[in-house]
Amino acid sequence: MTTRVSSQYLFTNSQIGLQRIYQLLDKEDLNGLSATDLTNYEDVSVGDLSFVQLLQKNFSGIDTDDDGTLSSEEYEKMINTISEKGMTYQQLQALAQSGSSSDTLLQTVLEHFGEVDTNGDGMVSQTEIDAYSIEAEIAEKKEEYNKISSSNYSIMYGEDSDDDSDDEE
Ligand SMILES: [Ca+2]
Ligand SMILES: [Ca+2]
Repeated sequence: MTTRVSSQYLFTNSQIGLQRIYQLLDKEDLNGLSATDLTNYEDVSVGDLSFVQLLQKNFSGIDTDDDGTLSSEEYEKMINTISEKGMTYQQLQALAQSGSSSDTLLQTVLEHFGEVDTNGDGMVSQTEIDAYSIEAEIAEKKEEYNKISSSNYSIMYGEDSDDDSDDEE
């Protein structure tokens, strides 16, 4: 359940953070973000630096018309894609690398990216992460249950033999 909350946090936080970065850095010419704008991040708070890193590392992918600037349309499209389809391995990696805290959810998703991305479109969505963590939780519970039931069996067996020896004495 905690995973569901944090996956929602990851996506909502990323979308809001990216919007904040755009407003903050688009000041040179107000025509969109250039690669140079992305290096002037003195005003960006430490917690938001991971989003700058995401933009820097995925610049060419977001700049779909290849003019060296992320226009507001291109930017909006990226944010929509994140909410609809999710994030790529490279985007998540950028968030994880400069994240202020060691986010275990991010690490887990990166380690099992191929398994989490069940529709194989190269992006993991919030739904895919939640489905994956529910399955992992079920598998864990099953394993736990098997352990408990097998140890219960040996306890009962042990008690039985104790009772037998008590009777004999
Ligand atoms: Ca562009
Ligand atoms: Ca997917």
